[in-house]
Amino acid sequence: MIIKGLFFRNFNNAHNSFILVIIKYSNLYSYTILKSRLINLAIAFFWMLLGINAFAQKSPEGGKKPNIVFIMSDDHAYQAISAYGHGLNNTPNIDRIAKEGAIFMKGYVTNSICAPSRAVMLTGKHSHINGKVDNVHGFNWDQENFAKTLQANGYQTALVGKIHMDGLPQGFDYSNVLPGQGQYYNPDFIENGVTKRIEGYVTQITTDIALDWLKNKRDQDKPFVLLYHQKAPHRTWMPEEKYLRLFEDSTFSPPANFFDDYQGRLAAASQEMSIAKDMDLVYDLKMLDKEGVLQTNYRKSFENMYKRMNESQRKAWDDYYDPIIKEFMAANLEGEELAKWKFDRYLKDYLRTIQSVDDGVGQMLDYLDENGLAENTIVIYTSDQGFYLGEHGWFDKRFMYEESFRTPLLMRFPKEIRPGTVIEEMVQNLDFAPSFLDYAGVPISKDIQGESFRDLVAGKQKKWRDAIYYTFYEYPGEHKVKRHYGIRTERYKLIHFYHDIDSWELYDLLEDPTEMKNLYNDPEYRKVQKQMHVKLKEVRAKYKDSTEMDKHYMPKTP
Ligand code: SGN
Ligand code: CA
Repeated sequence: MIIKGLFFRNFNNAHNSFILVIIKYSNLYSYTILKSRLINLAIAFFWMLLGINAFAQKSPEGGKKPNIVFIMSDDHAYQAISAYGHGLNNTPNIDRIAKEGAIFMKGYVTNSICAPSRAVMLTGKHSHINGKVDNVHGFNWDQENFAKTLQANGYQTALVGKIHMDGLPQGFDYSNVLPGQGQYYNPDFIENGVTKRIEGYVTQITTDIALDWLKNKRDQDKPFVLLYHQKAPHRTWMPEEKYLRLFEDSTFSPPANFFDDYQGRLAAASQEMSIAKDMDLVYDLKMLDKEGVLQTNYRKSFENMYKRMNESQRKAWDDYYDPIIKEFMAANLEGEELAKWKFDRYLKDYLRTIQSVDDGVGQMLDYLDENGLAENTIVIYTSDQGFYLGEHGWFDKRFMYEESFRTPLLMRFPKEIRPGTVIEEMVQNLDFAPSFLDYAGVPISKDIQGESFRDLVAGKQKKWRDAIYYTFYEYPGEHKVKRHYGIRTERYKLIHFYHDIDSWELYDLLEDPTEMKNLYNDPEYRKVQKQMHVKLKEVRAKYKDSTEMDKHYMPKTP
């Protein structure tokens, strides 16, 4: 700001002197006056040169304001990023962000479902305030979002990939997005409002569009914000041809609580997101037998996806899946054996789609590094929520239990973040909007509910929030997860399931990190329970949420 102010003041002074000289000279002043004017002119010229120089210094990195590349994938579990140490897969490029910057060990969302999560990120406000409570109701694009604010403050803005909200995105100079959930193979994209079908695999296409905007479409003199948002690894986990055989030699074993009996947890017992019971053999696990023996509920939907493929894509697909289908049909698996087989197939495909996401991150980082943009560009990697990889026997998300409430969050900004930084504080997707505005030096409007994590990541802030708030509304709805809200502190979690249920849950995350034992009304935890209720009341008041939760949500049929 100071440098910019000085530059403009000097430039204005120089400019004024120059005009003065011209005017006075035309009035034929005496020689001495002329001489002094010429000296003035020389000084003015000197300042002008300095100004031009200052301007030139701004250009390679688009100005002093930092650029932002906000990478988000869809349904990416932190368990499936090697930097988090779960040992399932290898994501060298995403890991690089953490190695060269920071990894957040407690990154959370406020509402674990796609479009609401995106609305929270854009606005910095909880769902009941921004109005996007579920995937079904519309999003009001007329309200303020961080891209709009940055655009109004001199940024070039672009949105590429999945956004999952109807209407032309507002706040973007360029948008090229998938309609709704989008397709894995030969997807449609809506470029600035115009729909086109693009041949190829969605993850690679999204990366190509994002890089093309950076290289060829933006104004190189302005700072930029790029929202580069992948569809993968969203259901139905369709891998890119080149990764069809990745993990072929391994078998994934389910987590310890895969065969959970949901004792003491009523809402968990009534969901429909069980790998054993609800995962579709054809739609989710690709057992599209050509004889049509497996007539599952979603066979038709998968046939439509399969039909989208071109000949060579279909050939690669059949070459890989046909022998597996044959083997599966012959094996006649049942019970626990079948559940474990489903888990292994699910994980293989899910992780394969992530490999393509990781490749894209590598391409993006390389582009920034090779073009002198790395130093002044904030790179964030996150997901719209977490995901169950067999914990409690599930796929999908929605619950406030850790695996879907928590989400990956990694960030690189060499100018301010020391390589290898580990952040243990509880940060939420609510905090993105204010953080981006803070980095850009733009005032944060008072009605934004998140907090900037800029100082926290730079190691300058010692005090941070001690509780985070969560809401989930989409019920009745797919997967049948009941409406609920709750808080998480460093050690405990309190959840209230409501609507056609009235059930409280309390967890001690230190003693029971996988949330198997509901301690609500346990005499040993009476004091903790009381404290958590007080905290919940306090947090809900802070975020202006009411006690009548139902008023925020009227279900709507998709
Ligand atoms: C789709 C999926 C669901 C998923 C929702 C929400 N079904 O409806 O399994 O929970 O999206 O996901 S599918 O048959 O269409 O694949 S979200 O990430 O978009 O919120
Ligand atoms: Ca999602």
